[in-house]
This record gives sequence, C-alpha cells and structure tokens, in this order.
Amino acid sequence: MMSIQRNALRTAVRAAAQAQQQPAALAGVRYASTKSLVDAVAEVVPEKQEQLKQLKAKHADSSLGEVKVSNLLGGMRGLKIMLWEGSVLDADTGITFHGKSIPDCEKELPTAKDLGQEGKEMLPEAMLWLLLTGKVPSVEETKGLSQELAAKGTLPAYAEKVIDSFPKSMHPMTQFSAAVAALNHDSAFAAGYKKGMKKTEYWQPTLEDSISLIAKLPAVAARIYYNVFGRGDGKQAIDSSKDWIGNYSQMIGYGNSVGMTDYLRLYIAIHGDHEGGNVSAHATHLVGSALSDPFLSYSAGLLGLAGPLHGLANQEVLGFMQDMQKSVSENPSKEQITDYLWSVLKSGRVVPGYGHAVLRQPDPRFTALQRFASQRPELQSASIVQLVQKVFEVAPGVLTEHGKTKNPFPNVDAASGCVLYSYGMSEFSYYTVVFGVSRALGALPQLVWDRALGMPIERPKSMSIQALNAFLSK
Ligand code: AMX
Repeated sequence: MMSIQRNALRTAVRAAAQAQQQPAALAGVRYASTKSLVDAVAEVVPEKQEQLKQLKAKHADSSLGEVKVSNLLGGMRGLKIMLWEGSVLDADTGITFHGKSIPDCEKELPTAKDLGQEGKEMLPEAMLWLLLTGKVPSVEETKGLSQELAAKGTLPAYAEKVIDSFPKSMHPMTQFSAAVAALNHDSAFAAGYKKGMKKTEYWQPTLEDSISLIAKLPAVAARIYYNVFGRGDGKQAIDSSKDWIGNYSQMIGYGNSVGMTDYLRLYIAIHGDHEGGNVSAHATHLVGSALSDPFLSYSAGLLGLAGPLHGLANQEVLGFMQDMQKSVSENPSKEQITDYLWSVLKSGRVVPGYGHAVLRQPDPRFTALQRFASQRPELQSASIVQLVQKVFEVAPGVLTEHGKTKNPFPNVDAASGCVLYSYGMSEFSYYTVVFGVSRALGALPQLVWDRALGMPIERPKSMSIQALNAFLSK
C-alpha cells in the first residue's frame, strides 16, 4: 500500500517538475539524456520525505547519546546533531558517498573518457548527481548535466565587474566568497521567497540556484586567477563540448595538459563532500537554515574553507614542504625529515596535512591522490611529490611518539597542493579556490535536501561559564 502511494506521489512530483518551464539560458540546448538532474531529484524527494516522516514517527524520542561538558568545550566533536544526506565519514574507513567509497566511485562513476574527452578520472558532475540523488548517473545523464553546466556557466556582466574591481592584493578566497555572494542578485530562491512561494516548493529554486552557481564557479575562479596572477586566457569562454572541469582547466590555462585536467577532475570529485560537520559544509548549512539563498549560504561556506585549520591547509603543506627543502635539502633523507618534523613540533607548530577531527586512519582521499601520482610518470620524477611520499613514511611515527594528535596519519591536504605545484600551478594562495570549486558539490545538495525535508532554522543552546556552573551545581 505504502509503495503504491509512494509511486503515485513520485509520478506526480516528476510530472510537476517536467512541467516547469525550461530556463531561458537553456533554450536551444540539446540533451542526449532522457532525464535531467531536476527530474532525477524530483523522483527521490517523496521517497526521502517519507523516510524522514517514518524516522520522526518511530524515533523522535530515541537518544543518540548524552551531551557532556567536554563536548560543549571541545568544538562539539562526536555529537550526532546534524542531518546530512550526501556522505558519511567513518573514523577508520573514511568517507562514503551514499554508501560508496572512493574506490567504488572510481569504478562506477562515468569518466572523462566515457564522454569522449581525454582522461580517465571520474567526472565531478557525476559525483554531484550521486550526492544529490543517491544514484549513479548514466553516461548520457552525465553528458546532459555537463551540457547544462556549460549552458549556465557564463558570468553576468555585473559579476565580472565586481570581480574586476577587487584589488590584486586581496586574498583569492576573499574575492571568491564576495563574488559568489554577489551572484545572489539573480537568485531564483530569493525571488520566489519574496513572491511568497509555498514551503513545499522551496527545494526547486534552491536546486535551480545550486546548479546555476556550480555552473558559474569555474568562470568566477578563473577570472580571479587571471586578475591576480595573470594566468589563464582571461576570457572564460565556455566550450559546450567539454565537461565541467575540462572547461575550468581550459580557462585557467591548463587545457593542453591532460594530466592536470584529469587531476583537477579527481581532486574536485573527491573534495566535494566530507559529511556535514566540517566548517565549510556546516557554515553553508547554518546560513542556509535562515533561508538565505544558495549563493549567500555557499559564500559563508567559502569563508570557513579559507581558514588554515581547514581548506587553507593545502596551501600550508606546500609552503611547509618547500621550507623543508630549502632548509634541509631538495631530497632529504628519512632521518633528516624526522629531525625536521621534531623541530617543527618542538617549536609549537602543527605538521600541516596531518591529523583530522574525525579520521583515525590515512585519509582515503590522500590515498586516491597518491594513486594518481604513482600512475603519472611526469609526477613520479617531481621532487616535491617524492617528498610527500617520504614524509608519509616518517610523519605518523613521529606524531605518534609526540603523543598529542589523536590521528597521526595524513589528511587529503598532505598531497593535494604538491601535485598542483608539480603541474605548474605555483600560486599557493589560489589552491583553496580550487577546493572551493569542489566543496559546492556536497554543501549545495544538502541545502536542497534541507528544504525538501523542511529542516528548521538551526539554533543550538549556548551557555556561559557562569550559567554552566549554576546548572551543574543543581
Ligand atoms: N601536528 C601537530 N600537532 C597536532 C596535529 C598535527 N598535524 N594535529 C593535531 N595536533 C595536536 C592539536 O594541535 C592538539 O594540541 P593541543 O591539545 O595542544 O591543542 C592535539 O594534537 C589534539 O588534537 P586532535 O584532537 O588530534 O585534533 P583536532 O580535532 O583538534 O584538530 C586538525 C584537527 C585537522 C585541525 C589538526 O589535526 C591540525 O591542526 N592538523 C594540521 C592542519 C591540517 O592539516 N588541516 C587540514 C584538515 C583537513 C581539512 O579540513 N582540509
């Protein structure tokens, strides 16, 4: 009975979504696929709404554990207090996207080659589809999404002017966040909310805005790269025959490098989502819970990503590795690396790229990037890539002996920036922008789900030391 009702609801929602007018920007675009991403999401919304209804009906009063003072004082570590659909992070096995590990995704998601492009890595637009719908898209569906992103990827003239007005000396992440916020000028969600759309309709313009923003991120990021560093073509013309990252790579001047383009695809696919509690994802979700549109919400997420304990770490790692090369040797021995790591720790600094708030094993994203590097002869010979591997062999032992960090293993940032550098991207302060192009793939789909599931404004209770003492002494 339940499944008949669900099917009827699913058909009705799908028909409603199909009846929606195609945005003007897409007129004339031919889709090879029979299903668009909007249709695919519309199909799963009623199912997920029903799951949430059942969860509330059966378990609203079930406990997920107690809140201790140490949780309150410890950055809420380990508290299960957020709903996040796209991915779940296990301390030992790492991230899974709707139950699929990174190696599963590498096997199952359509690749550049499937779309007739040079390259073997999975496509980030296929990851976006998986994160939003929980399903692996077909090659045709992925191609349709690539074309949709290309059709919506051109920046409006006012956004170009905003970006061009930033001083070159402004950090690229500040520029990125401000430019993304400015794009809310055209938000379908903000316009619909103003007109009084119903709560049940919120998810649709949220999805429309999210796709529009994801489509434009390469052009925003490439314009910043060109303005600040004078690299790339500066025109940001989008080629509709290319995949999303094929276009990004072209715009930033790496269109002829199959290795860099494919690395960017892998990097951007696997950095997309890391469950909900990390700063960038959580900030996007928190701001979005006030019904700020996807542009404003993701702008906030980017500002969180810009912190050195979060996304900025990939920039820090490269500086760290180069300092080691300068002060010790270009190819230091393991003994020299050990001594260097101890000198860093004794001076009270952290080893960037190592440790994690949740993970307790080497990050599978690090493993995936190392796998990529090991398969590319041009990277194998790069001294900085060799150093990443050597540090990996030494640092866990040193950090374990040091005894502070709960996780002595590498996180994704231990490798990511060094490969970008080896391909010629030497502008460290731009690295987190590349991460920012990626993180939208997970943070924005969750906003769609927050609205499809009617999640409320986030408002945890805070306590002062005095209020805590008074409460605890009762
Ligand atoms: N080197 C030295 N000390 C470290 C360390 C490292 N890589 N990682 C953690 N520690 C120390 C902490 O500073 C802390 O010391 P304290 O008690 O004196 O404050 C102690 O170990 C316990 O920390 P923890 O519980 O193991 O980690 P955390 O959850 O508080 O922090 C993280 C996690 C990632 C911020 C931390 O490991 C760190 O600073 N790593 C280096 C920066 C980095 O690589 N960040 C990128 C993370 C991934 C990402 O978001 N992109």
